[in-house]
Amino acid sequence: MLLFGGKVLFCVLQKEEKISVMYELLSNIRTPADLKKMSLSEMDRLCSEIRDFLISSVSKTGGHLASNLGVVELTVAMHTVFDMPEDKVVWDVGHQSYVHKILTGRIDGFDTLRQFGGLSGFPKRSESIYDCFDTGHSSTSLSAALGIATARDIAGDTYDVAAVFGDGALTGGMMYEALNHVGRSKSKLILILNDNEMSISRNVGAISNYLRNLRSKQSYYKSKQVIENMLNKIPVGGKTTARLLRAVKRNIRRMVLPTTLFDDLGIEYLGPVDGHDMSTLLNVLKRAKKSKKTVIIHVNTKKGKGYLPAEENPQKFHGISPVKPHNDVSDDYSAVFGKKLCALAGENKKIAAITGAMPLGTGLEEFSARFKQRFFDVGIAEQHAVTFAAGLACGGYAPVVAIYSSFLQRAYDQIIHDVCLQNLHVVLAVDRAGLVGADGETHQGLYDIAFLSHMPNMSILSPCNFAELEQMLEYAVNIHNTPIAVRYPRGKAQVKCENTAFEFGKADIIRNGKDAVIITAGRMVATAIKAADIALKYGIDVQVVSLKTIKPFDEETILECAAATRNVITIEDGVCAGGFGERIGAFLKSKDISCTFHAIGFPDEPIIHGNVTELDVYYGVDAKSVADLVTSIVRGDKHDK
Ligand SMILES: Cc1ncc(C[n+]2csc(CCOP(=O)(O)OP(=O)(O)O)c2C)c(N)n1
Repeated sequence: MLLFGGKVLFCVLQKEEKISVMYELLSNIRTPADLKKMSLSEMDRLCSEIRDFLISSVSKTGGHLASNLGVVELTVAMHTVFDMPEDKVVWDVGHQSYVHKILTGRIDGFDTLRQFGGLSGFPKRSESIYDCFDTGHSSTSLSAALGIATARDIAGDTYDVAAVFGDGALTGGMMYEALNHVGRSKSKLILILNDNEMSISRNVGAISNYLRNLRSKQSYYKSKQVIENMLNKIPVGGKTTARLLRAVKRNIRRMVLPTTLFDDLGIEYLGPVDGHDMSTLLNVLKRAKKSKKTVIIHVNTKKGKGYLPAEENPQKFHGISPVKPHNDVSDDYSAVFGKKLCALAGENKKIAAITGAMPLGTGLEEFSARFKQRFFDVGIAEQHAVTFAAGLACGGYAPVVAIYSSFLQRAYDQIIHDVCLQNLHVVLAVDRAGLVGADGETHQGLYDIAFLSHMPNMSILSPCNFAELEQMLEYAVNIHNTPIAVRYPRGKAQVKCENTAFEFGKADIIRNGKDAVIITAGRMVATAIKAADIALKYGIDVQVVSLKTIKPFDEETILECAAATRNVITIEDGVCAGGFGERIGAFLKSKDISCTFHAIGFPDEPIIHGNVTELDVYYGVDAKSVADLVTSIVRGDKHDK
């Protein structure tokens, strides 16, 4: 039984019959110990069963398919050589941990993957003793693994600690902060670089080129082993001779074997090895486990391995939605953003676009093809992306940095220090703002209103439909000339309303009412309208105001509506703590307006996974809950917070 935030949400089912007889070997794996009895040929068959299971299961639930197909052999080999959970493995990003979950007693939960109350799509300490560190955001694995290994050494324990990270993760700056520490630390780690030459899109940058070069040296590992074996056979005699010989061997190694960046940093490089060859993997992992020093194993894998559509288009199959009879291929907010930015960039030659390894997700693919000189994929480097944009702005450009809300958290200091304090015209296109759903707590975009609101010079806009997004983007890029963020949700949900011309700092009264006013923005405008419809059935007449500009908000309209209705409710697709509700509440208090005030939003706790509709209901941010609250406020059952 699993606990999330103190609530029982998921029960590990023990129904072995759920795993069909198709999975003859897989159905017998209940713990990793079962792997240790297998022959090589059985392991190969097991890998193919795991692939079949992944393809069939993930196409029903949706999830990260291609990355998991690529690490099947690696994960089986790791669980064979390591003794988990005593040995610890940190999975970078964690989207590739499905095979690990399958092998650690969670296969029966896969029909609930990423669903409300079901198995998480990322490692979760609260889900299993085999998950030693929660991940979701990229490039944290080395730091976390080094912390765990250091704690082990201080406590005098002897278990192994490994980090598995992709070549994409290696574009993130935290990895280099960690490597700097790992290289001088005495704590032994096993680093496993899963190199498939892909981030979500094709990996980019100088480090990626460097790895490509290493990747092609397939014979390096074998020749290194031959030379090592030869050197090890040279006998060492007395103390002085031994020291001398060790120095000679070290020099021979340096002369004969090319060293890598990692060797130069004090981390022994083993590889590259074929990540789909079980015997090679077992061999190199055993060697790494035996070693007294920190090693890095460079594993070459193919993203999407074993499923042709995913091998041919790993970007499309990185994360997939459940297969439905008629998958809706119409535009979403990201696509509308991308198209509008292209239209604007055609006219305004100063517009540049920046992404942190997400050209597809943020809708910038067309821009990247049409405006090559003004497009920058900087890798998984949100901090760099923002400061780089600040530099472009100093050079007279109008940079638009498109980043998902939850990943923008990485660049908090850069937005304050490099953009806001210098009052630079950088446009933040905050995609996936608000609840994102299935990816869960690490990916919810619920904090950007709070953390951007308190930054000096920062303005925040929030559209409730595609037309508003286009208007706001045009304003942000062509007219505004200081820091500005446009936040828009994941998906396609839109409010049908008459679109007035966008006026910075001006709210729209979407619907009139005399008993209460709901002040809201973005996705929640639809919720407010529905809540007003429900409340009307109870005889309560509710006004709805869409802020459009969250910061600075329209004080005049808010004061008028509060004075007229005497009951103010705010709803936001973000956390209440530090949100616009709190700020509007404080503002009303400062003006001594006599009214009730209630702020609705997400609570101060990790917000779990599930679909957005279910989560809205669970957290009381759905239309019915809002209507009930408004009704009880107007009837006087609820008083001021
Ligand atoms: C800080 C951050 N930015 C962006 C992402 C989105 N993201 C998820 S996986 C991924 C690519 C990771 O590539 P790699 O590490 O090579 O793993 P692979 O999927 O290729 O196995 C990206 C950019 C993220 N998880 N974290």
